[in-house]
Amino acid sequence: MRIRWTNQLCGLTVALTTVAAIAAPPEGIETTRARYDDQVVVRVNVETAQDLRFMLQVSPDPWSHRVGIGGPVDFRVSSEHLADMAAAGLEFDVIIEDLQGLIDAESARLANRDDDNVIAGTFFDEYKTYTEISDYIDTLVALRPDLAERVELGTSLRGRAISGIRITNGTPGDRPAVLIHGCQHAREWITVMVNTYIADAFIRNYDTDAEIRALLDETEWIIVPIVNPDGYEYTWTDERLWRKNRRSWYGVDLNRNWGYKWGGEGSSGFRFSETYRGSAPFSEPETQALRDFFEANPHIGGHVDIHSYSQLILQPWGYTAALPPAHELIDQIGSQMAADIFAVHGRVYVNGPSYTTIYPASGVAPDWTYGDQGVLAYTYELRDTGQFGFILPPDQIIPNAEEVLPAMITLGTEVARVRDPLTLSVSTLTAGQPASMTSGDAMADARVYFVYSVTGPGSVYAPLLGTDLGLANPALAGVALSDGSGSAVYNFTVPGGTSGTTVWLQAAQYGTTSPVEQATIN
Ligand code: 0X9
Ligand code: ZN
Repeated sequence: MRIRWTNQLCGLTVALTTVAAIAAPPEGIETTRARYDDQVVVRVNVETAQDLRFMLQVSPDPWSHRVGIGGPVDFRVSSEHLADMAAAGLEFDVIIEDLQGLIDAESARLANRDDDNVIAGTFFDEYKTYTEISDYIDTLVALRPDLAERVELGTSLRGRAISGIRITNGTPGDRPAVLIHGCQHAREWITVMVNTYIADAFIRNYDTDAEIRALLDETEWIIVPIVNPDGYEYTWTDERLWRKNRRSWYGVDLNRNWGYKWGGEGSSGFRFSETYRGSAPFSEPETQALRDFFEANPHIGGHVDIHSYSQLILQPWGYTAALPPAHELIDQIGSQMAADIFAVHGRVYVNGPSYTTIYPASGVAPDWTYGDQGVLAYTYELRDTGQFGFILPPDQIIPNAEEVLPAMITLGTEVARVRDPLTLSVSTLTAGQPASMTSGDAMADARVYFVYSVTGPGSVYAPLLGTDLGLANPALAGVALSDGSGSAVYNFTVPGGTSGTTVWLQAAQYGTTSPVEQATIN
């Protein structure tokens, strides 16, 4: 058995005494709010199914990081269970020893905000309420009405608007679009600020930043900082660690309520569970609003569902360990985004498929947008890796947003490229002789598929590529890797004895194809 304590505490007795000592609510803090006095956050090395079962019994609330067997998992637990956990042979660290202390410090800070500070600082020096975010959307639109407009996606269960901002240098609907949103989970405050910051950066820097200008000339963005307004408000007024929406007394985990493989592994049918999936797929007005928006805007080709915490870039699928058809491309863009993030402040974000990188979860947003809508979809888990968890200090808002911004630009650029048709040129085809097919405008350093048909043009859906090929009875000629500028060359030898045969040829990459070329073999 191994027990390690953070904060220089060296034994169980010391830790329990310290936790008990902070039990009385400090002066000036409203006592009607939910309190977590006897609770700590532990990172447990879950080695067996039995370990996991034990922890799920003693913890009302697994936090982020990783849930599963064979890795560290964070749980919020009452400190009275620490001794039992140690007795059960679990290895763990207490990563947040004074949870209520963190929350108290945050509430005191927010209660003392004065307008001078808000005006002197920037909007992103402190967390903002639902109303402040909503007003800020109007501020941004007013700055650049030529680039931005307010969008209303729908109304929450308790009647609050689910609002966003659409930003593009063009007519909405004309260009490939990326939709990003935060706060499906109410307590993940950093996601609200990072989404809003991205909108702010796009609008304020359009004139001066060549990269942002090129991006907004080429793509459209829909940014929805708060998908779960009722839950978000509730975390400000009543229960800081509330996660779900505000259906009745229990709430539904919106990120288990989406209609792709709804009800599967990693979701719960019990109302009291933090991962309660709701009574049916899309039973909640918040997920319905987003579903309807995606369906009404088929030009959306990219999606990021932003959460916290753990510093991860998660790819489909969440419901199964199997890899999706476009895994290679999704993984490649994911590592590029992780590299972009690392380059800003040196923070490591791990990129990988959701199921194996964090934990199985069914009915999650990107599974539906990718699986049902063919959109390149990711989940981000923002800062940190557990030091503060959901109670992230506000001085991390700007650095967190700064590091995410270039990753978003990468995603937008790749979505635009994936949606652009490839080019294809074919060399002279002579039976028994070497020949080549060259494609341009492909995604950089990625596989390009060269397909042919001897039957003629047609239309066949290729699931691997997430798109329709323009060929009847297509066959794969071969695969070539594109270079850094997106050009791929496939060299081959034309089979002997084929003189006089007519073939139809096409290049394809995930989500896009070239025009069909016709050639007759000499
Ligand atoms: O559980 C979630 O919904 C997300 N983590 S969080 O701690 N923010 O709640 C992760 C969802 C990622 N997708 C899958 N694991 N399938
Ligand atoms: Zn979340």
